Amino acid sequence: MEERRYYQKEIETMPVEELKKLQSEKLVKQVRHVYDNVPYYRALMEEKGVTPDDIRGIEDLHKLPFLTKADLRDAYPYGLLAKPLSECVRIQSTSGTTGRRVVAFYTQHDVDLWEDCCARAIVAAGGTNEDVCQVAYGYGLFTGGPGLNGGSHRVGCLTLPMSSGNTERQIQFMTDLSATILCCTPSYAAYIGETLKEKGMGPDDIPLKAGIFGAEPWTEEMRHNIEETLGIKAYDIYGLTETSGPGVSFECAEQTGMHINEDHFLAEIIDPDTGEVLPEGSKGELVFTALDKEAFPLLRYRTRDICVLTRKPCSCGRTHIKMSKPMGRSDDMMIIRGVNVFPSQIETVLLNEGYQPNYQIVVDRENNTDTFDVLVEMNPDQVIDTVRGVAALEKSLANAMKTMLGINPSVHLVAPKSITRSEGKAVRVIDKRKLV
Ligand code: DLL
Repeated sequence: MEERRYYQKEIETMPVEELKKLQSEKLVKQVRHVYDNVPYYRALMEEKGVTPDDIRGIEDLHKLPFLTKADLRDAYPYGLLAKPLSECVRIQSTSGTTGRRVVAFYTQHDVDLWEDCCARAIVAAGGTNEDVCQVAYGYGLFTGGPGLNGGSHRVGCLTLPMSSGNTERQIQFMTDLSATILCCTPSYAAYIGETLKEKGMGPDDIPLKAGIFGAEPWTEEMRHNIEETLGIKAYDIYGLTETSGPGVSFECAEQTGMHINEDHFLAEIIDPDTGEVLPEGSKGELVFTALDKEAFPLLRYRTRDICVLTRKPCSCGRTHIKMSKPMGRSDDMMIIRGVNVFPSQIETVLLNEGYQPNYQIVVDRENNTDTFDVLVEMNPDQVIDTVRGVAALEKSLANAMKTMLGINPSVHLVAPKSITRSEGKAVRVIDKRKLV
């Protein structure tokens, strides 16, 4: 078998000083391109009193104005386009559950660089042209399917463009065609694992060796759970529609954070309240500048994802900076009775206590006080035959959550399989307070 540890070795292992020089050169060009072609951003620069001449390298990045999701909404659909539509070959879009959809445009060059990023992720997960790569992210407007599909082609894997859903068929193709790499959301991977178990099948009955999972937050506990049920090594992959899609960063075998494809995306961490740039190692909001995208080149885009960057040397030999798993989005964080709560904290407790990550958080407000309910599925093999037995388990789970969160939820154990399974991104929170 051909041994390929990197997809683009020279770039992926480039000495940091050289990488920074490359970023500086690209940034100078990109700022000029955006200033000349995107009146919306030019106006923001003028408001801040910055011209392209002020940007001579990455050390000047902080002078540029931020872009936010609100800007994307204001400029919808063409206001941030930097190339004529005649040069664009594709759009992708977000699911648009909150506010207006984000529509991102791509030239052929943009598609190529995006697919290269995904190819790097697949190779880092051990993928070669000997592999069969089952892409079970949604296809269509969502970037997951098309991104990993393109990456898989580039690596030369036999690509199974399954899209999400139809779990029985997923398992049949996986076994009949000997899929070795599975790409989907972690919640869908967990669901596939659960379905396998129900069919009386285990990790030894499927040929998978690796999974490339992302598009939603997932905990280390969930990783272990999936690795065990599917008998694979589970790699994280991150990205967002605004910056192209999956592959902005990806995990290598060390599994201690995701290498950001820094030749294409320049990352900063800022204080989400003040906008101040924070030093490496600080926890804050991740901001990206696309260095060589042509059609939709966002500069200093605030992702709302909270994480930490580190440039500690990595055993895989890649020099690109690593980001931690996002610890939640600043807009995913719930404030319940004045306390910050992230769904990932609940997930950690559940997995530690031996439950599956099938849960839903329902927040409401009664008599000016927040109510906080967590529905948790019982395990299929859990036999509880008294009402008191159920109450005792609920209480013990609620106590474990209280220890983690500082506030007391009402836990409700519900029947196995009663919480709707997700084939894409899981819906973990129902916040009824917002509906009022
Ligand atoms: O979710 C792109 C993607 C597809 C990434 C497939 C990975 C795999 P959006 O729908 O625009 O794009 O959502 C982007 O999802 O800002 C994060 O909050 C979240 N997210 C993406 N990847 C991860 C991850 C795709 N690995 C938003 N861990 C981002 C945690 C993630 N959150």
